[in-house]
Amino acid sequence: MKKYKHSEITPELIYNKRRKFIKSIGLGVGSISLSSIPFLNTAYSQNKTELTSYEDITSYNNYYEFGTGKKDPFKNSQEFKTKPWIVTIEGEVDNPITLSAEEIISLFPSEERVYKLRCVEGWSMVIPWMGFSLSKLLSKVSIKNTAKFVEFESVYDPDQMKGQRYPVLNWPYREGLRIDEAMHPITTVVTGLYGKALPNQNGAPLRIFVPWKYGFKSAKAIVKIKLVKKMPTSSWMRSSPREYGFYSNVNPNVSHPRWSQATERVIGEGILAPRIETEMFNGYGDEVANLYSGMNLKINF
Ligand SMILES: Nc1nc2c(c(=O)[nH]1)N[C@H]1C(S)=C(S)[C@@H](COP(=O)(O)O)O[C@H]1N2
Ligand SMILES: [Mo]
Repeated sequence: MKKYKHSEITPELIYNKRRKFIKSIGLGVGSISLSSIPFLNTAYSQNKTELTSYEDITSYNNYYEFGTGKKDPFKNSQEFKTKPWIVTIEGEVDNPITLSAEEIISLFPSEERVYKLRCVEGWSMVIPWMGFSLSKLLSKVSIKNTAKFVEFESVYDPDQMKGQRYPVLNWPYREGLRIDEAMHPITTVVTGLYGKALPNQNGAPLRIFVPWKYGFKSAKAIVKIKLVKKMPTSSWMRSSPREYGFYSNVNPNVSHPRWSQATERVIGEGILAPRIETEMFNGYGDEVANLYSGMNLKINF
């Protein structure tokens, strides 16, 4: 059973009540229809079956634009303006497009997708994301067959993001996927969590989430999606190529140069709770292992 830290009604409590209610009447309501959640069953892995609390998901973050401490994104992002917000999809496409975040959110209905986020630092959370497949958005631009990779760019706005006034990373934050990884149905454009709009510290108004890769592959506050011919260099590869490769699949058999990746700490269970074993592809191997058949994942780390 879930323990609630607050007596007040948290989004998590409302959410769980609503889920139970929806289940009990056997109906889907609005955007969190249980019967239309294709990915719910693949979401939970091994001994972890509980959702991480809303409080933990929104107060323990990595978002270097707002500072490098875990509490910094929550503290420093509350005034961040996510309106107006424009996203361009360009590069090796026949039909480049520019859409506002509102247009994207209304054009592509969000559904609940419960996926575990596993950070390269060795902790994880199970998050009830709201979102839709990135492939749906990419289907609007007519991708040329010269496009082999997708590059994601986060917003650059040092006036609002004080972390960007320091060269902790190569700004703007950039990430990339191979085109087949980007087109995989579980690669998600995230629009919310716990049935609500996405909090600023989690990457509002739109972020990417790639369930089988380390958390850093999932760029927040994206403004550009570029189809490209060559493998892009992500901000993390640029800052430390020995530590961060392009693929960055969750892989307990490949250690980070400075620490093991064999286990992870489940956020919310307390520091005394035993760590759990990290699974290959973060537990989503049934869905994605075929993308890497024949590849040496120690070399392509
Ligand atoms: N733009 C941007 N995106 C980012 C990051 C960042 O610093 N800037 N951090 C990454 C890392 S390391 C992780 S683990 C996840 C954390 O997502 P969360 O705070 O929503 O749990 O966001 C990723 N996306
Ligand atoms: Mo991370």
